[in-house]
Amino acid sequence: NTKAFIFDLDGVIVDTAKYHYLAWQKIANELNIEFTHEHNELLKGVSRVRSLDIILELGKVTASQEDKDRWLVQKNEEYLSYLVDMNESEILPGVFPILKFLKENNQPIALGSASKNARPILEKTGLLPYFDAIVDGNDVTNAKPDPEVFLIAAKLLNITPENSIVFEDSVAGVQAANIGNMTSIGIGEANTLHEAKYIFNDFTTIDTHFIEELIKE
Ligand code: B16
Ligand code: MG
Repeated sequence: NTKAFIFDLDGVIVDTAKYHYLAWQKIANELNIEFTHEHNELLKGVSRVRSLDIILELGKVTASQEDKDRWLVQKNEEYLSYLVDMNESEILPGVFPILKFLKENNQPIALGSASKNARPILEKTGLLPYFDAIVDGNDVTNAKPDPEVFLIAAKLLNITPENSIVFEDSVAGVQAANIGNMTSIGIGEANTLHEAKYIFNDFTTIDTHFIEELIKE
């Protein structure tokens, strides 16, 4: 049997949320907007453009398109500066053994991320060869919970949505998988991700028997 295994990037494969946070914080500081860790949660899985709008709304700041474009560039340059030294040590615990197991069992693997920086991150962490398809923020027009990113990924792998399994850490991502008729696996807090079909704290608690059962289903 063959299933499509589709992975979100930030919060599933690597913890880039901390770098997004630092980069946004710099912009928020300059604008005198209070931007806390709790606020940062609102930005998970959300596009760069929408993230800026959320921060400006938090500070009740209105800005011209010109200013916004400048801040978006500034934020990404700051964010990229944190990725320069990224290596395989930043792969979240338990992820690599699962990717390896899927490869050994000839299961197709895709990335389904909102990030426009997904490719360099996979390269730097050495994971690029594990992915048969990469769908990221450069390929989609509709943000999660729209299932577009995952539907394109399944299509590229030549697998139906019903035979696709999505690993996600964000609520919107879990919803996107569900709306797309895929099997959703939430990675994180059960309280937050209760809409997912299965929920795990992290990949270290997913064993290969569970994956074998998914493949057989
Ligand atoms: P970029 P994911 C998302 O990645 C992040 O969760 C979100 O916080 C970020 O704003 C978005 O990517 C866009 O990232 O600025 O690199 O294009 O969780 O969908 O893998
Ligand atoms: Mg995510």
